[in-house]
Amino acid sequence: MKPNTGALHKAYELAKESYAAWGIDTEAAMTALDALPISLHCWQGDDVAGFEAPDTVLSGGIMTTGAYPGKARNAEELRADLDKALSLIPGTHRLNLHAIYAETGGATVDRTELGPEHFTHWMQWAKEKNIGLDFNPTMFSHPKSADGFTLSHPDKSIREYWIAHCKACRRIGEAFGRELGTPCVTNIWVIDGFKDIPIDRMSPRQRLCDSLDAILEEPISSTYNLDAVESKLFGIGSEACVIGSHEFYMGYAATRKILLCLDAGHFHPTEVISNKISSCLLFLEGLLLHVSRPIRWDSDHVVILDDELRAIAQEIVRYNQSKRIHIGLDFFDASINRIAAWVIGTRNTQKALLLALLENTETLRQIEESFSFTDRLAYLEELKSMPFGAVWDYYCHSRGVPVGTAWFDAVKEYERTILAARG
Ligand code: RNT
Ligand code: ZN
Repeated sequence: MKPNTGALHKAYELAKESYAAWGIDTEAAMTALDALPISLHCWQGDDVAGFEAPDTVLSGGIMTTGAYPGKARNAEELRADLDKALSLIPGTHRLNLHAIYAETGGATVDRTELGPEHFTHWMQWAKEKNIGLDFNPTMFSHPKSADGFTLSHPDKSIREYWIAHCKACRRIGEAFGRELGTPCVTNIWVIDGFKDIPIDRMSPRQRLCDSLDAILEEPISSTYNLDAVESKLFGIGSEACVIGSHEFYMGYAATRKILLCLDAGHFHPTEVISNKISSCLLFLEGLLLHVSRPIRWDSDHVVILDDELRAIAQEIVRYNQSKRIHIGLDFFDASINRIAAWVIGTRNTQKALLLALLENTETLRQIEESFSFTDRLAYLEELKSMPFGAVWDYYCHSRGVPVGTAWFDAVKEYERTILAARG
């Protein structure tokens, strides 16, 4: 559907007036949104397979379900798919890579031997697009993680293997930061945990702590690389005890002055990360968010514009702490068009941020501090029916990307002409 640009401008002018009557500046909100990059996760494009070996089976307590045709089979295809997705998303963003997306020119390169030279195409691509790169060691889908333990494994040689991999990854992150002029967030997530109730939770946690210390020993300037650690409650096969739990990493990140990664799917089902952000910011250097949507478990559904997504965005915007909160996405649905998945999830995250920016936070804060809770409820509910859609449409239009469902026409066309040929 082609937008009627005359109607779009008119609707925007009216919306601008409506918001102005509330003391809300729509132009300022859109400019603020421009400055909030979202790190798109490369792994939605190929169901977390990577390019290390053609027949990689995803393991480590995470999984994708579905067999939608047309997934990217190599880095060129993945970049082409990302180009398509990014052309349908307003603003300038980032890309989050995993070590298994290295390009080794067909050679087998051990994960401990990976270096920036295996990511030159990615760096070139990012440079051309003027976007930053983020990074992750890959400590799953590998024979040395087959026991379900990596950095906390009782076998020292296994721990050393993964320590070496993580050290290599931090150097790759540093190279990304140097090359692209924006620090790379290198996020460590390990699969380690027990399927059934363990005797000893302390020893593996002590080993994980020591391994992490060994990894972080090498000083790397925060101008180039920022370290993050990601906690989790349970995984498939680690239901009883995850070594890298929330308490573990909260303490670790606070004492080592690194970032903590909060993944929306990594807590008890009624727990929300939006309620953790403010507390974490009081004690940590900063946060990495893995914006995701769990349904009944850590299912990594594409994020929709639901209350929790809106609450996460409000937490980022209301305290003006976006410099300390790195927004990343982490979902993988193999049952739908993967490019559409990126576009829907990213645009929804931006919509949530824009909604949060279109709020008269200062007034609401004063109302709250005077304990006028009836007023607070009344205002918040009225805000919900403000003409947000007109501002969002105008934002997309003015930033040169399709308005409304027009982006989906482009995805369908790409599916017909490019994805269908992949077999
Ligand atoms: C797994 C974690 C982790 C992964 C990626 C692929 O539960 O959320 O962030 O999704 O590393
Ligand atoms: Zn995650």
